[in-house]
Amino acid sequence: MRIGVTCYPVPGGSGVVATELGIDLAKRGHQVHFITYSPPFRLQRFIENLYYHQVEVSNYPLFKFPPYTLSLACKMAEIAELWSLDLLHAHYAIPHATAAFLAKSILKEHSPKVITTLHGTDITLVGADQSFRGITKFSIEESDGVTTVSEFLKKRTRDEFGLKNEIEMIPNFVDTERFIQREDQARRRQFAEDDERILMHISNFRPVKRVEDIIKIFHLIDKKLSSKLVLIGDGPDLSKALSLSRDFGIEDKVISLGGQDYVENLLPLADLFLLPSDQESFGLVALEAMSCGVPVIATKTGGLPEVVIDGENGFLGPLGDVEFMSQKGIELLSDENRLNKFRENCRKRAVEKFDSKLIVPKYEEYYKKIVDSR
Ligand code: GMT
Repeated sequence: MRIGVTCYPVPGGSGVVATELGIDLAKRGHQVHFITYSPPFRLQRFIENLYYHQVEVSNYPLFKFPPYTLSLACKMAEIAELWSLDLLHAHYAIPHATAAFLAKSILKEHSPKVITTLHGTDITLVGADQSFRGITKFSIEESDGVTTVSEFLKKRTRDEFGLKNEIEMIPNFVDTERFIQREDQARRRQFAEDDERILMHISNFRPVKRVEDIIKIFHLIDKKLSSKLVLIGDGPDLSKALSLSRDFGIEDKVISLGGQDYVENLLPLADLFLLPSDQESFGLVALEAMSCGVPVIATKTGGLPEVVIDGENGFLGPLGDVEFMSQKGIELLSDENRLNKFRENCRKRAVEKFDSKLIVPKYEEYYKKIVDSR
């Protein structure tokens, strides 16, 4: 198939899923065209069958706000026509599904099919915002196919918009050959003493991640079991987290690495992964941690219970209950046998349920179904 892919190219779960899916599909022989304003951040290698087309936005002086969506729609239409694309896959509803609808309307009878994958905040935050509600619902309804990354998000989308479309749930996935358990004592020593534990968090540090809870949970665990906290990523609330660690006098225990390209080299160093988010439609990064054999302590929210099995490969706590989550962390880190069992369970669940080898063919099948539909 010839597939156009549009996503946010900056660090974030939806961009990761779109990019990893595109790479896998290209490796499986499909022709994949990324149409974005900059190269997706995990797309750094030359891969056969994979193309990148940059969206240029005109900055005509009359425009107070350059109309990115319109430039994107024109680029999608241009690439679809030039390469005879079978379908456009829009990751994240706004504005990608809207631009895909416009591209399709421009091309009329020669248009490709449009599939929209909903990732989470496009429904729970952006789509729920009154100013975007109408266009979100419209763009989803106009898509030929709609997928969500969890059962939670499927239900939430239906409840929020009362949609008539059929929605296919295709869970997020991980390359379990790249995200693997690895002992790397030398690298571990760059972050922690031999008798210290390493806790980790990776995100875009937006308010939804509750970064202050991460510091509070870490502080409580560190009081009992000397540890280091490795923070990876950057975003609006990172400074809040670092400032709270200074208030607690633990700034030398919190290591902020900023954005990192190859998190698969860092995740296996962790003993525990923290994700106490306010909401999470899936929690892709939790899955990546699990694939590396790292148990997750997270909130019982959104789609996280579909990924982390409470008491088996991690713990799910009530939103904001830092005491509970730190207590579970201490219990697990203090019991080597149980920790090892959890590590095994993490890896097993990632391999058996969410391996890219199992999930990418589901997208392929769905593509075929939509492309063949009249
Ligand atoms: O978590 C973020 O803030 C990024 C966001 C995105 O759109 O890039 O992530 C969403 O999509 C991911 C991939 O499907 C999911 O794993 C995340 O759970 C979801 N985030 C939220 O629902 C808050």
